[in-house]
Amino acid sequence: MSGRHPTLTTPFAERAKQADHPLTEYLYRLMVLKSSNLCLSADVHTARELVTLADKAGPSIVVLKTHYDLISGWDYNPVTGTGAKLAALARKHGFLIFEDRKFVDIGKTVQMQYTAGTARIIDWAHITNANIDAGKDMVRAMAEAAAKWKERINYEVKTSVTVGTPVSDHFDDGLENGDENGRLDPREQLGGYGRDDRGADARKGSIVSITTVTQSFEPADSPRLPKSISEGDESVFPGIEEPPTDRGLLLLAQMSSKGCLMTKEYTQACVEAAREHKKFVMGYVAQESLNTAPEDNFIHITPGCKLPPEGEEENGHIEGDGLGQQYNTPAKLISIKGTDIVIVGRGIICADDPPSEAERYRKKAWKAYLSRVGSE
Ligand code: BMP
Repeated sequence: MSGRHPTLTTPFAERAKQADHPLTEYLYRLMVLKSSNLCLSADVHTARELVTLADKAGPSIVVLKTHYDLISGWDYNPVTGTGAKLAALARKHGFLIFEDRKFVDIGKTVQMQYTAGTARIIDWAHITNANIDAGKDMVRAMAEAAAKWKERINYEVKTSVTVGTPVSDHFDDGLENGDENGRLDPREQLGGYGRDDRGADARKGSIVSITTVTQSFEPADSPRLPKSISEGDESVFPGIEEPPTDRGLLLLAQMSSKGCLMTKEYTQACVEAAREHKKFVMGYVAQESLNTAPEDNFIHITPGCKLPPEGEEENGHIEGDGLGQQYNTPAKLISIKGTDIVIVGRGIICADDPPSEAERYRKKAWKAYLSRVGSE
């Protein structure tokens, strides 16, 4: 870690006021409100386990990190599916969702992966991350996609459905509303279940009625994102407003794994990309603070974190997982390396009682932060 950058001793409440990104500003305030700088990496097997864990550990965390592609039974429905369920829990418990997708590709491809496709990550994940091996333009491409998404989400989708009789005995493979390549306008995908749900058989000539979905857009006073989907999840976490609709990116600048091939030059390129895109890049996934210029105020979030079992010496060496993962304690990562939020997966998930283990990690991580800023 280079020098004693002012961000290392500035309380989160102050850093909120200086933040360049609205979501970072919000996140710092959330951290202060919940006395938490803990991110839970919810790497469980099924969607059901994921939702249950998010609900149980929600009170202790400020970020829930997902890998949607390792969850079996992930429901892609944008209104009632797994993403929407997590979004409802995020509102209820006050945490942000970070999909650890590690995007890396040419700009056009990442735009599509981020905003469309099966998972529609941008709809439910406040934050995602990118490996910028493909070059800095990829960050610009994602920033542009996020800006367009935000513009669109601030309009309420008005859908009216009419049922009538088809004029033809076949569908044109459902592409009548698509662009010249047959792609749907993303706006149409938002409300277009009538089309997707018909299935192949429904397109055959035996159809006797047709459902027409028409949509118009008008400005909404407040953003209308998919709201909660089950009873009991309607509540909104007290003490803070809902997060802004801005989406944020973390740059994967360093990794926790043994023998990681990310060079100093690569990490420096991340720092430059972050400075160039302050309105979209919130900060880094890194192993140490990368704030060096006086005006840097990026947030740092760090995986590879574990505590020894309760009652054992905290400053000792923590074994890796035998598959390349290396661990440090919250105290080392926050107080010495200067990160802001620690990411904990198996340390919590594999405990006998994950919610109370999450609380143990929250307390330790927050104590390390207080000691770093001299408020202990
Ligand atoms: P665990 O605490 O169980 O080792 O999980 C760490 C999580 O953080 C995993 O989801 C992993 O993909 C992620 N991660 C990591 O471990 N190291 C990195 O450098 C970057 C990551 O995203």
